[in-house]
Amino acid sequence: MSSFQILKRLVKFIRPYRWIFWSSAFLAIAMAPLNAILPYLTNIMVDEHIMKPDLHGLKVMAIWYLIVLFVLTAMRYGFTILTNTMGQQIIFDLRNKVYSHILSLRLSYFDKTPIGTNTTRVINDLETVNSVFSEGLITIAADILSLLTVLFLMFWTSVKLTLICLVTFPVLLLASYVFKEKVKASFQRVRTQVARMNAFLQEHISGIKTVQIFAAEQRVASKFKDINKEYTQANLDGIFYYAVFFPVVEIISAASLGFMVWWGAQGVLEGLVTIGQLVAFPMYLARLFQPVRTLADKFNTLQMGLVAGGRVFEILDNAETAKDSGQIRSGKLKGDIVFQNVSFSYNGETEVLKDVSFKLEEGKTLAIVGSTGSGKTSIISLINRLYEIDKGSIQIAGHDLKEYNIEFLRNRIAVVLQDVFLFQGTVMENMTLKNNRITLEEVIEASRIIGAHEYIMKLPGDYHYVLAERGSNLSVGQRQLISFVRALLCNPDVLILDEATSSLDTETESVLQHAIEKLIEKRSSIVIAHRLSTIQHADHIMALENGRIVEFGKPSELLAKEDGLYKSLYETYFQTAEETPGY
Ligand code: DCP
Ligand code: MG
Repeated sequence: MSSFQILKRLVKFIRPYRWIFWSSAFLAIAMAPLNAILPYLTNIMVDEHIMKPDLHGLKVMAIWYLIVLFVLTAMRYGFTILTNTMGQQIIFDLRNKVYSHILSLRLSYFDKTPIGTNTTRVINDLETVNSVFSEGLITIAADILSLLTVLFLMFWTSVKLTLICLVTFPVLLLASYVFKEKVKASFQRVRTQVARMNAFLQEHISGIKTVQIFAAEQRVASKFKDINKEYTQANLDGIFYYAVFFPVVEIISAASLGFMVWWGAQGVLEGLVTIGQLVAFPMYLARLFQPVRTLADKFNTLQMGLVAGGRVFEILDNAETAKDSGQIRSGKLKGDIVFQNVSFSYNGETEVLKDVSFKLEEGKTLAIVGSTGSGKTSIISLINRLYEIDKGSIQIAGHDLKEYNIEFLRNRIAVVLQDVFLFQGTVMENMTLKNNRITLEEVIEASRIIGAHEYIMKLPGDYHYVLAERGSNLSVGQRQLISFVRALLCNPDVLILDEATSSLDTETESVLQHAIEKLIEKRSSIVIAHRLSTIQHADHIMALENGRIVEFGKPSELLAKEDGLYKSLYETYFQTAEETPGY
């Protein structure tokens, strides 16, 4: 996308705030001549009312001067407020839009995009986009307009004086150009370093436990020190250019002023220049140099804003959303689940599921077993369309998955994931996921069924106990129980359960076992099973190896097989169970 295209797209977001835009544009146009007219008034005051003593006229002019000054100040205030309000409103809209879009993106997008990148887009980049509206566009136009009117009045007052003032102008333009390019480069470096620092901090604070367990603090800290050093250096370089540029502009404008006074004073003596002009010109000059000084910076800001805008649009243009054309959006999801020659890959290259076909009858339980990485979690991620299959078809109750509205589908299928994720908030909020239609009574009822009620009542504040981020103030078993209640509260037609492998004490184990039995009762269920008890009670067992089904059948059938995968699994289970005290 070119800068111009980005600008065009950004401008579209102005539409709801058109009146703000046009008001500030009007103010910009009105302020330019008012700003330029002040030196002109001074010029007249000196020549017409001081040199030819006219106290009354002087008073009138002074009052006019004050009025213009006052109006100008009020307008400047309004201009700043309006442009910034518009900027904030627009990025408010954009931020919501971007976040909603991120939420709708497929998991495959998140598999390849670091968390840091997404937060940077929603927070930092959008903040930069804001400057396009608050400091870019209209402000730059206002500055240029003001510059032109000042120049016009200068020429109108005295062509010669103006030309003399402008002798240094090419140097100024050159200096501005060099400054702009240098600052741009350092600004980009600062941004890259900020992004690096963000990503590093995020990752290592999230993984602080691992860092501390392996006593890697010093290594991590020294790595951070390096990143920090580069960031600081990038900032210092930027500051260097500012530190050089502004004094250079001072010198150039002082030189301009010097030339002007030198020639102007001669002109006065020769009667070519009036005293009033000589007094007014330094004022013009100040008004001429002031915008030039900031314009270079503003152009950069605009450019950076556009670059950030481009990145934001990249996210908005990402079409990796779940295509939802499903029409079925009511009723129950009762019926057989059928996989037909399903193949699937995460990256489009390596297939993690190959030609998978099976059928699970309504109300039955299927246990999936298989070694780590064999594709168990992948199979269940397909059923509620977290990922899209490459080949084959999946049907529930005689309809292809795509015929179901995604929200409906996901509401009717509850998934308990291998890694339970809890949010910051109360136990109750985590169970209902902020669905206000679920009452506390229902929550307690569900917790009783699962067997979580007792332990929750022991927490300080029971159902209102506030969980820390990721539920870190609970044990793994406790977190799992909460996620089971979560699933039961949905009252799903299909239940999918990714059993965690973490070893639990026998008591929790039996509570969880009980919870699982409650959950899979009377529903079609697919359970990735690690516990023998779950496997034994299943109606069917499916054994996976490298993404292929190697065995499928009733537990008793599979046990009868010689050298079967399930049989060997079953035997090892029993052996370890006998050897391990506590089982
Ligand atoms: N995979 C991937 N991208 C993901 C998730 C998994 O490329 N976002 C790969 C890693 C494995 C393969 O897919 O090689 C199968 O992964 P599964 O998560 O399906 O494996 P399991 O659930 O069977 O393993 P485990 O028992 O360890 O949970
Ligand atoms: Mg898994």
